[in-house]
Amino acid sequence: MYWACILITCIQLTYCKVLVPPTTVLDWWQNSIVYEIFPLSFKDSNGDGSGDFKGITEKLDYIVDLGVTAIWITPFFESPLESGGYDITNYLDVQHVFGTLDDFKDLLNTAHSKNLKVIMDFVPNHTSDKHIWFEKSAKNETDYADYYIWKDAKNQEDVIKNNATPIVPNNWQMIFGGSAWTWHNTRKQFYFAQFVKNLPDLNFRNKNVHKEMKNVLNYWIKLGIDGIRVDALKHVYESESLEDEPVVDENMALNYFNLDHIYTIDQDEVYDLIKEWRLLLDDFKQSDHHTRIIMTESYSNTSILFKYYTSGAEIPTNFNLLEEYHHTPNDYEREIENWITKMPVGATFNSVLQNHDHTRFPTFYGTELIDGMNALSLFLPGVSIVYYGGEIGMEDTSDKINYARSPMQWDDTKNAGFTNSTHEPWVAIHPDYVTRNVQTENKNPKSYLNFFKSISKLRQTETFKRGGLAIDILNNNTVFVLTRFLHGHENYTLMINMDTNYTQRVRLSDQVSNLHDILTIVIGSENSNFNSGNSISTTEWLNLSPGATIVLTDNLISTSSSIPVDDTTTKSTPSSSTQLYITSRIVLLCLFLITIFNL
Ligand SMILES: [Ca+2]
Ligand SMILES: [Ca+2]
Repeated sequence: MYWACILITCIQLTYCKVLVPPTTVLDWWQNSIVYEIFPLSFKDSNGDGSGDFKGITEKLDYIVDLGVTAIWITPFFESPLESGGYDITNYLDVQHVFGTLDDFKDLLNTAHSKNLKVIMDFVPNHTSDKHIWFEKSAKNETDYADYYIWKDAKNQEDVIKNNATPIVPNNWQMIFGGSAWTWHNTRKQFYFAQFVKNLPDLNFRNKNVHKEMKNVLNYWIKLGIDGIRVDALKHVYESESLEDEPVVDENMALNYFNLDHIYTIDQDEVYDLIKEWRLLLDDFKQSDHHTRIIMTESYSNTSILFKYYTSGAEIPTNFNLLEEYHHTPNDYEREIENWITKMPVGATFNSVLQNHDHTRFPTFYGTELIDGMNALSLFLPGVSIVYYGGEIGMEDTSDKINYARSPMQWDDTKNAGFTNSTHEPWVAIHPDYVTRNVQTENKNPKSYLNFFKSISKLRQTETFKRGGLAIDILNNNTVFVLTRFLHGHENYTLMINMDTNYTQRVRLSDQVSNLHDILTIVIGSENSNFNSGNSISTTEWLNLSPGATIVLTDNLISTSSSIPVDDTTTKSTPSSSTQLYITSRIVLLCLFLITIFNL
């Protein structure tokens, strides 16, 4: 039935029939821009070279001005910071480099006063090996003995009696290299760690571990956070069988990437875990009607992520649009379509184009496409997860580990305005900060920052909140065209020349049907030579320079009534503002709304 509905809807749209706009109000997160902050690198308020809570609080107005709905702050809990803060020693307190718990409360309250939501990173899979739970577990203390995953050596008797070298229980490997089993001399057993040995995995087959995690959630929800981003969710459970995982290529060395992880990731128990947390968050909602969201981090295939939706996660993060997997409009279209047309009834689309674990997209694509990729990120329906500094076009540094986590570039002064420290910031600042920084870009109407803000503003329109998406690809898989449409409202079309070497010539009337003859330019990227407010004729040839990006609308009355139009090159079109841009080869006519309203 679901597929039939989708098919009928697509056919209707292809013949210019439109969806009736739903009247239901969207929940706060459903059209949100979520802004990821790596707190060590955002703003240092006290001159110690590390970003902190007060620094973030100082910059909340900047964040609000970007059109952001919610900030997601990566882990800020008590931690030796050996693994980016994902190595937690106390879930109920903060790492003091970021400030005090009161500083965090002040950040939370100030954000809420500006109608900005706050999402907390939640790291259930592992703790630091310096966590008191692990220390007690290593001593085999009764209450904590099974908090982690401990196993005997294969030759345990020989080890104990004869001091033999312990043999690991199976072939499971750590993601960052080596056996997943580390011998602990105090306990005389191996413990299991999926990532690195200083991050031992918690044992979710122990009911007390579930209780501890619920306690953590209760604590932070009561403090006022609006949602959680669950780290490494696919790694939480392992099979109890302890069987070896199949080797992919016997001729290659044994390592994490040469194993088929049928026993260490994506175990079915994870769905019940999501449901457990959903119930907990919904208990709070019962009293105040405020939704606390669950975002998840799992680089899993979509069939698994779609079960996250049905288990109660609002945002199973969609990593399929990250730069390293895709290069062309066809790739993007395939992945967008694959998600939108197959996600469960009632689900909301989401997308992320860069984050703290991946190459920033200007480094991958080149600077020509900074505006284009930001526009793509903001044009897609549902939840857009963006990464700090993306709005000003920040690039990777040469740091081997923290290449995508360099300090935010606020101005052109020493240390980019990130810190007033006399010594160096905790990690190197990108040398391009002299020109690529918030202060400089704010003054330039055609900067990356102002381009970002112009498009994020469109997300306040009904078309962006509740409208559909159509995709077209022109000029031999180089020009990517996305249109947001909604019956009774203006339409918006984004054109990106993803060819960073050659200018592409496009005449829209030849390639896209049912367009107004005259469209207004909402904004053009600096490399496009198109200026806001000007009109273009769809019968003209447009030259899109390499990487050029423009946004067009048929909202002629409000944005271009003062622009004179040459009657010899245009003719009126009888279409109304409800007209759709229906292209010759639309495959995707999406709508997260189609599913929300169970059409
Ligand atoms: Ca600081
Ligand atoms: Ca685990």
